[in-house]
Amino acid sequence: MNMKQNEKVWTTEEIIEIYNRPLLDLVFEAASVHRKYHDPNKIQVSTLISIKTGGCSEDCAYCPQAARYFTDVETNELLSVKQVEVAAKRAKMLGSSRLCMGAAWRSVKDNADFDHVLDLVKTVHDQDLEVCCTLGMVSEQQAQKLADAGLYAYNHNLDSSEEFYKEIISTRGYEDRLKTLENVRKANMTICSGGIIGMGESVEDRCNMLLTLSQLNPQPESVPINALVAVEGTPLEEQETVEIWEMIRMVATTRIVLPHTTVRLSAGRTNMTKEGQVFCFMAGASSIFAGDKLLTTPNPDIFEDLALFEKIGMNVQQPYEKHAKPERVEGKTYENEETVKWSRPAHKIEANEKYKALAKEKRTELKNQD
Ligand code: SAM
Ligand code: DTB
Ligand code: SF4
Repeated sequence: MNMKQNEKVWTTEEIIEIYNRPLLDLVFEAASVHRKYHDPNKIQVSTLISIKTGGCSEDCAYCPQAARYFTDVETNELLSVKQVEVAAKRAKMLGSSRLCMGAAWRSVKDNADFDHVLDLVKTVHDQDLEVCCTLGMVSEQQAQKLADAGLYAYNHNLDSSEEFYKEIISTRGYEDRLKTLENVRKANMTICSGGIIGMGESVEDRCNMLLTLSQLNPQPESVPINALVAVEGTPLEEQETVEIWEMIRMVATTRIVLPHTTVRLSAGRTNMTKEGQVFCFMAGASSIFAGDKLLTTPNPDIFEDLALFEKIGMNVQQPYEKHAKPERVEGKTYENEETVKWSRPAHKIEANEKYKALAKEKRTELKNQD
């Protein structure tokens, strides 16, 4: 792992001060930091695919894949090896250095589905692409198995500050997220961890999330910054679209606080103009999620993304430019691991309960119509 040890110990106050600077001062500083540690004309592209969609047991207030809300997401079974191989080949041909596979799971279970995911990881690894997974919480041994299959990165977002987390999710605690990141690190994989803005959190919450990320040692190799995609039927459906200025501030502040990390401009790009996105690149974002869809919501067309990069003279990053290709470990035997008990916090979130009840009503209505 080449990531530098943390160089500066930040405080929330310092991060808030940075976030609130006059915008052009903030962007100038962020761009200067970016140029010191990164090639400003290079962009990393991760193609995102949903390998298991919908039907999730969690109550994340932002998520259309939570089974308890009434959204128009259809629940699908795991994608096959062939489907993923085709997706990987296409992604590579279209300039992606990484394929990120997402599953709507609370946590990984030691079952046939997990064995299948390990095969998917091997398949993508064989295509010489960086492989990333986001599968929910993982134990130390599960992380090791993923690493042995050739996984390059694990995406597991903190989403917001510890304080605000309790207002959006009641089915797991912040400490579970941190524990998973620790397990991933122990298995020597790179970490992709960031969050969402626009859920009703304060600037202090955003900055506290960055503080926590900056305190991970080593810091995450990539930090996705998502703008909430407010999906009908979720408790956050009424949230207003994040203004581009807020996105630029969040990207720039992330750039300054985590100077070595790759900042990924993630969900919400369909609500941004091209100029807005380029402003984010100027402020230190140097990566995007590509794909016809994110997991379930729309994303800009890949050919439009590529045309934009060409127009502004940005080149795509090749796989393994930043870290070596992980070696696959074959034929290893693993000891029986005790089942990990992830937390089940006792608190309830009024809005989430209300939307769960609304979904029940809608389902009953539909059943009665049949
Ligand atoms: N189930 C796994 C988990 O929660 O870790 C992996 C998939 S989950 C959909 C991955 C991330 O997508 C979440 O942590 C969240 O940051 C982001 N996300 C989900 N729904 C979103 C939305 N509506 N808008 C923006 N980001 C979203
Ligand atoms: C991340 O931070 N953003 C991506 C990826 N990691 C897995 C997911 C965004 C999901 C947006 C909502 C959806 O499409 O369902
Ligand atoms: Fe499930 Fe992940 Fe969506 Fe939460 S964010 S409901 S854990 S898929």
